[in-house]
Amino acid sequence: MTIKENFELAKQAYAKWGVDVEEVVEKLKNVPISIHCWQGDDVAGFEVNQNELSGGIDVTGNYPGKATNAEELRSDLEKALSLIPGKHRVNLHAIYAETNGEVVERDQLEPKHFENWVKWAKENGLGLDYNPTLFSHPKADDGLTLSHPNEEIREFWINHCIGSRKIGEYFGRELGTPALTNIWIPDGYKDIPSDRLTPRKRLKESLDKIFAVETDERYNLDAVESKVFGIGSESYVVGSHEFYLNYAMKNDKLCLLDTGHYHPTETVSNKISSMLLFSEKLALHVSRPVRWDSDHVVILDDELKEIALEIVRNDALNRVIIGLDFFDASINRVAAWTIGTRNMIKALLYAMLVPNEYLKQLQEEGNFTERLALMEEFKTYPFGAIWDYYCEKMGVPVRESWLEEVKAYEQEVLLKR
Ligand code: RNT
Ligand code: ZN
Repeated sequence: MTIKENFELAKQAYAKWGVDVEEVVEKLKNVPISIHCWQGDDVAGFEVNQNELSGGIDVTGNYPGKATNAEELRSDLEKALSLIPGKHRVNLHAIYAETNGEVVERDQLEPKHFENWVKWAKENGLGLDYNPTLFSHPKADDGLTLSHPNEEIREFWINHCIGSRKIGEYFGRELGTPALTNIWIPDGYKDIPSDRLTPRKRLKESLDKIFAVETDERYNLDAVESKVFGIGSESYVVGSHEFYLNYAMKNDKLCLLDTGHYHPTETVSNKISSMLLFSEKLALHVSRPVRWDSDHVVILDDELKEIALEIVRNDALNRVIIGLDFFDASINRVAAWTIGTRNMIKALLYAMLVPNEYLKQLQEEGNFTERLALMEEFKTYPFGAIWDYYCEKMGVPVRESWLEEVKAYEQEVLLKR
């Protein structure tokens, strides 16, 4: 049977439940995923004076072929993008600036240092998102940045964040789609603090200064990302969930939820509906924590499906900005992007194929038997046939055939680095 024939049969199975598969496929095409560039070089960046990765995050593995400059990184991203159905976005960090061999301090970075990225994004029909980098830097060596007791250090990072928002605004203006500029800081303490309030007060003041500078919201959206612990900040993180949730609500900023930044039994899928009730938009870093905030490649697991279901069944595809965040240096990095991003899209497709309205109705009626029965049965509906058809239609490799292309690219490009 051909992919099309399989698809036609599957389509009938879904049609029985009122799911219009053709409509779903059309809708899925327009859902962008923000692909994080930092999987391609193990979060190293290309600064002239490169610093070791810090901030309590870690990348393990020494798989050959990582990108060593922006051109290589773009080429690797292009390869991955050619294997992923749909039109997407690329998420950059300040450490990916191109400064022509010149040392440019982070608080001095300007749009011009990202001209090549913008040109490339235009050529490839991509949107761009952005992050100031408040780690891997001498001024972040003691694990504090925007909440640092030293005013000079705080000022440096405040200016870096202000400049970053202008770079985000530049991306948005150039590319005709707003950039999400997301602030994540590593600030925290290894051991039990004697004062939890003062650093949080300073972080609040720093953020107020950063956001006092206006950017055009048609081009730049601001987000803040919380965390529960890091390596070296096990006992206390200044920018906790409650901190940023309150900050974002009061100041009309986006909360960014990273799926690896909560307690192990706490799920982001269960937070989305509550967030959507109180804010217009929210952002995600979809990651995969294995026992801790390990940033493994995203797989099609239950939580990923549940996140997708929450976005889809609450009609929030335009309100939840979906970004990815993982870094695995133990496998081919182009494959890591491809696997993780394809899985995110698969999860969305899966969620869109569920008769969500009918299932909601069952719950309202108190018919929990049928709710459970159908939710379980839908897990084995012929979703794969629709996915295969979608890949074929979008001109990307069907099933595992993309792997051959990654292997060839590894031989021809990655292993020659
Ligand atoms: C760290 C945060 C943050 C980073 C990136 C590199 O725990 O998740 O988003 O992963 O900024
Ligand atoms: Zn993150």
